[in-house]
Amino acid sequence: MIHGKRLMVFSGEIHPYRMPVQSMHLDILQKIKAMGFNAVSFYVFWGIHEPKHGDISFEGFRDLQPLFDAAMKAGIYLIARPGPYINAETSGGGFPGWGTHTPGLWRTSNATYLEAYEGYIQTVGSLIAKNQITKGGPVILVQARFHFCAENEYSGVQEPYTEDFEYHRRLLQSLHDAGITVPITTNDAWPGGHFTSVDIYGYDSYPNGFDCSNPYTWKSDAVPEYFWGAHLEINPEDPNAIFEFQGGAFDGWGGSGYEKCSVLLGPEFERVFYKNQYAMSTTIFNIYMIFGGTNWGGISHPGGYTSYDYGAAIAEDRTLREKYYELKLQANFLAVSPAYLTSRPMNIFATQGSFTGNAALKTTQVLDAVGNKTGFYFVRQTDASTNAVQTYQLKLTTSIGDLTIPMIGGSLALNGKDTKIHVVDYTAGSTTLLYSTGEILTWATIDGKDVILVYGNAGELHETAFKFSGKIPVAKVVSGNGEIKQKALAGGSLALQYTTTGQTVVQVGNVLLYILDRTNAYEFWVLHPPTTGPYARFSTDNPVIVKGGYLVRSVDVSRGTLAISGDLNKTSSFEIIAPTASSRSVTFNGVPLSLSRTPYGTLLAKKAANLPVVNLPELSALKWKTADSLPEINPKYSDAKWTIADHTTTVNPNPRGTSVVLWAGDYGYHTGNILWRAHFSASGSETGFSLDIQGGTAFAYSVWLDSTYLGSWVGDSLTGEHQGTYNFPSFLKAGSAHVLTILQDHMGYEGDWWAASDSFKQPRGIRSYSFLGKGVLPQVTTWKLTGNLGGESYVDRTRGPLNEGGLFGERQGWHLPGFDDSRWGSGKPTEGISAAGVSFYRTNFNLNVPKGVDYPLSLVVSNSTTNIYYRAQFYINGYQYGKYVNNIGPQKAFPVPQGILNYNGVNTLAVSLWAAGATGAKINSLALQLTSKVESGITAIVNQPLTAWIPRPGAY
Ligand code: IPT
Repeated sequence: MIHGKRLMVFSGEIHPYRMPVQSMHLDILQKIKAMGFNAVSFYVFWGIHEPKHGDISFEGFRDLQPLFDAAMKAGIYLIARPGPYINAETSGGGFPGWGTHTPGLWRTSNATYLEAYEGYIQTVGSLIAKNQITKGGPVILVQARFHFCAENEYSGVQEPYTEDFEYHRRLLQSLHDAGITVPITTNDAWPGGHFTSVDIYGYDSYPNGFDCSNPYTWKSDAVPEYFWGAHLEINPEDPNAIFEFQGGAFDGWGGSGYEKCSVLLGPEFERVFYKNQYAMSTTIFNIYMIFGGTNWGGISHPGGYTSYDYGAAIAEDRTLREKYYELKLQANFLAVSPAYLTSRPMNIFATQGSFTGNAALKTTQVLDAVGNKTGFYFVRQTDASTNAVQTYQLKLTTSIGDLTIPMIGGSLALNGKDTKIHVVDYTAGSTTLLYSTGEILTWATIDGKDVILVYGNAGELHETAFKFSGKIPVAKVVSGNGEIKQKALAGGSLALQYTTTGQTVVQVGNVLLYILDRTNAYEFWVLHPPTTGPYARFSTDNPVIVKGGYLVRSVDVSRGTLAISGDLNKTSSFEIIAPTASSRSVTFNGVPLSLSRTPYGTLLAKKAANLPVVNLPELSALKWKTADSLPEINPKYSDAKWTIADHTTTVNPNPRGTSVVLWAGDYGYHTGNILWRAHFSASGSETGFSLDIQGGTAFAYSVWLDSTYLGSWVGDSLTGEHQGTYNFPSFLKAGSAHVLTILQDHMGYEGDWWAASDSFKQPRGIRSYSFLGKGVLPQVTTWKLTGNLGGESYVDRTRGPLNEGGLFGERQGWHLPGFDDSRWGSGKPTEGISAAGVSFYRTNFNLNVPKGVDYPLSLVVSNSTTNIYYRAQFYINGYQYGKYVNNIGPQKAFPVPQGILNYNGVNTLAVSLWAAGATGAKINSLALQLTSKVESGITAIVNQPLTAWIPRPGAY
């Protein structure tokens, strides 16, 4: 219950750190709200807030307050998930890099771990506490994450750790100490009953898996029915809560791309799997992800690339997928079905053939256990993966006795991967639906009339029956081509039979019944004008129903004018169902609409989309400057300022084959490229060098002896550690001084999914090495390394600790706007370099995108098929918004949000190009492309600070 009202928490997951433009949060939250959701769940990534132990920062894009404020403006409650561990395909699963050189087993009650997170939890906890609903803010729940450790039956490796109740107790205590008073929740990885002593226990489920390469292949038994039994066993006193239910999938290097994930986890998945959860009376439901965002900078773990689109309902460029519109139907239905909130499934595991007599179908009967009246019948395929068509008649228990529907002849149909929710004795205002096989989209009482919207797939046969207390009225079609059959039933009821095709409006007594096919249903939006007070935008009163538009964000009512805010991708026809007194005139994005009235009293209008042409720069035609970004292989280069790798001990638990520690993390380098230098004096017998080096999946490395390129490991989609042998071109003179330079990737730290596994401590760097040859072999006299300038004391507080790596150009800040490249030579990334190495490129261009539109842009590359071994990073106004690996893929389009791109002024684009082949490399093509064009009610976007280059004292 929130503010005294029982509701379903219908929520979607976003990660604010994956959308660094804070003024963009409102756009995303409004889009979520417009689906009929009332909540958003979000992770906080500890690693970016405390990149150095004790240096806690919520500066710049890391500030959470803009998210809290946007939630109040959108009318969205928040579920805060501050970790400390988050997973989330984030580097180290959210742990800071320094965790890799901190003693003690993490995610346990080990004292060093408790000490490690305490400062962060206190800081983030008090920021969240200030924004709790009890303090006038949007936060309703806070999640503490535990995840029990591997037990015998799983792998045995983590014995003796199982559930660490002491850690559990201490973390809850820390959250309470920080002032958290709203209920604390936890998400069990499956309904396993771990850590149930939190206020609201819940679980996760990803039932359709993560193999996006076969998007049409479902497991036949994937729809979990045992969750209800688990709920009754574990926490019957709580709402049945799912804190993560699959909303897409993550994809990794060499993967199949997110469009395929959006098919595997598309509208059919939503209909089958989400409705299955509703069949188990789930009343806290969070979809992971609803908007995935971008792994810009070094956010990702090694199993992911720059995009974290996730195939979610809202794509990375913030456009809406069909699954968005499907979800809107479901969320809106549940939002107007209070009987669902007190319902219980009645026949778990006795669903096959029930109520239909058809063994190919499963039907769950869900009854309101409090009102004891309303019923919901969930009909779906027994084999979830089938595309077969099943016909059925349904036996219902109703307030007028047992009925078999349809009552007017024929049968109902379930077409392939679908689920139907048929309601019985369902209340819609002053109307009671005896039953409806057409699914309810929404209903509202407007100017004393009950408006009810039902839908089905195009051409399906459906029935809706009304219970009347007095005389049975005659139903008549008032708009549309559909035909209805009607039949009076016992007890003053009237059944209507129809097919769902297009839109047909039927008047029955005091009811307007909209009969819709799915395509028409997708076009409806349910909005609530704000009331007063801080929670004005959370109102669920006075609904207004709008049909039309790509998106309708919100409505406001003032002095008889209904002001609609939304987005249009083409000329749109609107039908508006609103109280007369609040819609005497109507505006869309501030423009008055000319209105006409339907015979049944609703408003019609039309609006052309204002989609001005914008001219985009042709990137290949711009003036580009270039400079060498690997001066380290030049004999004159001095590495005097580099970090000397001189640790002879480490607390990192991983096995090590070197006398000095050669793990970058031990020296404070946790992201981006790492460079190593091994100085030695030749013995004259050495013929080569071999090493075992680790960088994470898809990493690469290149090796030089002095200025001579020896070779590379170019990476593949599976390898995270590599043993390589590099022969020297000739014997070296005994006693001569040499240096090996090794450039490697850091693909992010592994996650730590099994608590107490410490898998995030897998190091990045050199595990062992040796010289090759017969006879006396040299010793490395000094190992040196560098990563990003400053390491944990990173330089760029605006863009945070993961944005820049250790390339020379990054250390110098060449990626930043305002760097003076006037003395650089001319050269383009599409011209590239002709030998192995690293080069940097810079250019500037202007954008001039008018206000009032939302035109997302992507940086798009095409695959090079000659000289394929290279990787590039793209910096837009200093933000690393793309890491492209030509020989692995799959990502070729890199969405960059407005706010990182300056849509009204100058932009700096910088590119680093690492050619890992002896004949060099070039980028085949590079272009800026629009991915969508809408006229938009989006609130003006404020650029994130696009701070310019300033001298970097001591940069080397
Ligand atoms: C779940 C994690 O909680 C979440 O952070 C994310 O990593 C997700 O997996 C996959 O995208 S754990 C779940 C598989 C039980």
